Amino acid sequence: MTIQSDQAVADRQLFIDGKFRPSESGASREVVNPATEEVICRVAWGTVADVEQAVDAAQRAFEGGEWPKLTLKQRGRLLQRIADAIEEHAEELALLESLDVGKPIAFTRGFDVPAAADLFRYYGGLVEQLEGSARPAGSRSLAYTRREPLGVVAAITPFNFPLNLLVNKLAPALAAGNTFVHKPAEQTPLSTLRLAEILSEAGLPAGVFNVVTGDGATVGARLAEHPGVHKLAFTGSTETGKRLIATAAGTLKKVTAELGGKGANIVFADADLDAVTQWAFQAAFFNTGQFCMSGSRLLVQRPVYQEMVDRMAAAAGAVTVGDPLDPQTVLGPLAHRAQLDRVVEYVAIARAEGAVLRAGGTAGTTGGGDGRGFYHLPTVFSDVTPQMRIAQEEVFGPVLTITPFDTEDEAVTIANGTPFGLAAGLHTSDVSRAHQVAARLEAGIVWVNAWAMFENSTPFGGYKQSGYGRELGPEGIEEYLQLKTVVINAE
Ligand code: TXE
Repeated sequence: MTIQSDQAVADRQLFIDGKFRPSESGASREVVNPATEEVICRVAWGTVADVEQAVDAAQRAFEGGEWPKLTLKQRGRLLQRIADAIEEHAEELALLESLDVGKPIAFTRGFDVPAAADLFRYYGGLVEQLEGSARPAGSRSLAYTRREPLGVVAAITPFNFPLNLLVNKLAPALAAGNTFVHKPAEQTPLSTLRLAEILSEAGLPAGVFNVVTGDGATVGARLAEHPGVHKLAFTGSTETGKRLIATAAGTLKKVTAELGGKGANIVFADADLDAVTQWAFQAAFFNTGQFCMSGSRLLVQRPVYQEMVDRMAAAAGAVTVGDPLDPQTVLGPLAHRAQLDRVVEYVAIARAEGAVLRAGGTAGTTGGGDGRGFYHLPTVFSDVTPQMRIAQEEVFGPVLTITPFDTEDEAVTIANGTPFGLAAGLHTSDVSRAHQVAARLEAGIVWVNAWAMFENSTPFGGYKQSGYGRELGPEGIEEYLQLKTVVINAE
């Protein structure tokens, strides 16, 4: 049954110090539904003055009031309550995320929202383990370590997973005892602003979580340079990441940066091709390819190359893009118009470079049933050589390239032959080869006979120009802590 989205979404304001309020300039912007191109609502558009107020509120909440007085046990319980509250509002959050981003409702219900709740539960459980340790010291003295929060954390996130890419930062940051200011992507602020209310109702004290919606170049850049912000957690493009890291260096704030990717998915001739076809489809087209860890390059050993080209073309050709609110839909539109324009441009580049179009392509593919919406067919190119732009640059859309290889060495060289290093995969029935190739791939996460399998406990992050720092797992919370050593002279 298709869900009707006829309930109006209220206009939204900034969330600062526990309250919604307009921006200092009074400005607001439209939020557009990418499936229909209709305006969902308007959202207040923040300024540098709003950033100052949000950072002040976060600083006050860090230094005084209720938040720093919570014991580890109380903080852990609060995170568990937040997980419960997200689950109680799961359907509403899933619908908002689908409306705003164009994600299929089956996925926002089945993945985005449950994963967000689950991560609060995971880090809520880790809070009580934030212990320091005693260290050997002189015979009459005592030394021990304390793991302390950093202070005010700022997060800047992109449009593809608004809820999850926020929660991957927020849950460990709160678990560690920090306070937080968030700037969501311009195009997709709705789940963040609803989450602010949910956190507040669950008992998070005022000022601990603040949201300033607005432009990257003003609101985002001010957060990166602000001396009152002690840590910047960024997910986005490599280009913007480099700029932000340079800005953040002015105050030596800590930075984690999860940037672009161009994941290689290697298929050896001894792999189970039925399973590979399913994983490779997910790897390339999950979230309409707007996934930093997508497997957008399929590298196939020559004996099974033609068969995999045929299989991937058939799999892509069999999928219909459709209304994100229809529970049967697996492929929705791109999240906004510029993203669709980018995909169309890369498809033209690939054709001009001599790649062979096997499925999809741009002609007649944009627009939903009534010609509206930022849709693009899942697209497969074969005969792609490693140096083509389509094999080197991140498209961030439903475009898969297929490249043949002969030897294991050649596969590893091609896989490692881009500036990125976020995710990689390999498919084989040879266990020794699986371990050996996994060790040689330059990527922060490698899947064997799978793609995009995540647990709360499995950290991910970049090698090379895909950034640094890790999200998820116990490593994820370390990014929001600093270590103090206390030495007591008992002479
Ligand atoms: O990214 P940006 P955009 C890639 C993907 C996509 C392209 C452009 O290929 O097509 O980048 O996307 C904020 N100071 N990825 O423009 O610019 C911005 O407001 C401070 C891959 O959306 O990186 C938003 O909140 N902040 C990537 C966030 O940065 C600034 C995910 C991301 O925007 C800023 C996203 C500035 N000067 C895009 N400029 C992945 N691999 O996950 C922008 N921002």
